[in-house]
Amino acid sequence: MKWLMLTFLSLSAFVNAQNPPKPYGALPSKRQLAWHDLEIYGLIHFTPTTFENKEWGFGDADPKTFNPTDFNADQIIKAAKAGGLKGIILVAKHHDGFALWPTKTTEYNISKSPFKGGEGDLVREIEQAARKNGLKFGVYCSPWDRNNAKYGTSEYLSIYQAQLKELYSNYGELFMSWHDGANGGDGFYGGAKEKRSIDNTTYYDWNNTWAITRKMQPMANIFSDIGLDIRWVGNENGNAAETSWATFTPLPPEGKNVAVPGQANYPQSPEGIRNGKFWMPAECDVPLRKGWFFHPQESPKTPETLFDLYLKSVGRGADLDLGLAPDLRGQLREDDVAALKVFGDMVKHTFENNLAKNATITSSNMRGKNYNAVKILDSDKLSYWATSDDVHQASIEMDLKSPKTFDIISLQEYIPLGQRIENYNIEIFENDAWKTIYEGTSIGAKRLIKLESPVTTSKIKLNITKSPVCVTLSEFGIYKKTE
Ligand code: FUL
Repeated sequence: MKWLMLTFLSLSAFVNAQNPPKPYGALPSKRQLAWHDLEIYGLIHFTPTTFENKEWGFGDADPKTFNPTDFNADQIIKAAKAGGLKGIILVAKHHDGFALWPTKTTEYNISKSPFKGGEGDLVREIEQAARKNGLKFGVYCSPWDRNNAKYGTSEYLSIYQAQLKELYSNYGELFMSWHDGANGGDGFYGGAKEKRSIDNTTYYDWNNTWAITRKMQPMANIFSDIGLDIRWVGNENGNAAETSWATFTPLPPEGKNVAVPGQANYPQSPEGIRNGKFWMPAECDVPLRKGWFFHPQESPKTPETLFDLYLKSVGRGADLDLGLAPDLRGQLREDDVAALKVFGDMVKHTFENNLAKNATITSSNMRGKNYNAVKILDSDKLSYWATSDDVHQASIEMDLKSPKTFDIISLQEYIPLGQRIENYNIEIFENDAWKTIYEGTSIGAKRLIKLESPVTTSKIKLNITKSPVCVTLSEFGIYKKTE
């Protein structure tokens, strides 16, 4: 009997050790989790608009203007890779309507240009260079088409859907299908040169259009200003709000009963909505230079600025989408290449050495041995510390064994179980007393805290002060930014 009792007790301890917390709120899908892993990717704009030195082509440029003198997909992708970018989205068709692949859907495409004697396919070249260099690939196909004579009529939708189908069929698995919100207005429209307005709540029949994406590219994250998988952060400056929730509920505009892309003006976009209905993390899109297209007089942002944007996007649980603009040769200019490389090295070297990795760690609570706090230092974001169900506030103390100097703190929640933590603070041990150096709100996929100046300490404490449910934390790090 005694033996039986013991077996039961150790069995229940074992079960408890194995039993993960219940998920909380909206949860990320498999494709969204894969997207979170990327952190930074790029968005290439390169069409006849580049050769017109404009930002928005009217749709009337002669296809012959698309004539790069020395296009080199590998040069572009290698520069992106050196910048730490893990994926590339190509604008396969921008608002000017020029298709960079030999499509059957419109005459206004690359086969009518001098590029490779009319035999070229720029989507294929970028896709292959990306895959060869280990980057994921995605596409942006603008719904607004300022060239197409049919734009604004009921016949255009099937043309747009056919373009998506071509892109979804011929270029392998896509990580992203990017859908811009700019819709209707003036354009060439087959020579009509007029203004055409559409009702963006119905014109693109998004429900059925996105059903094509889901069916043909189940791993493609759908981006739009109102989300679906990924929401626009509400600005093109590259930063999310200080408090940043991955959850969101797109709201219909006044007088409508459905939320659709093209509305863009959600005051909640930068911050997200706590306890929103859907997991819809923000993408922070920002061009490397001033414009999305190449303009010779503009220069790239400095590596320091890029690093700051990284902290304010990836470091706030979002992803950073950096616009890359090939020049008239069809390559990234040397100053772009240099800025990307220095930025990439800065991120790599700053985060390669977690100064807390050998710390001894104690926690005020632990769910069971599988959820021991040591999991936050194992560089494996799939393992995590968790508290018991009824413990919503908890602390972790780390003894760094010797004084360490750092100015960045990194935290990651175990997001497959949802975004849980709402408030926390960090203390360091200084002059024989604990001193609070930071108080924060959201964490989510990643939180990077940049201290105003470096601190030195041999003990650090994280206090989770508010969470609606038990806590999870998968990673913790302290770093010294490299110059
Ligand atoms: C915007 C577009 O109108 C710009 O031209 C650019 O493509 C940017 C990424 O999205 O909304």
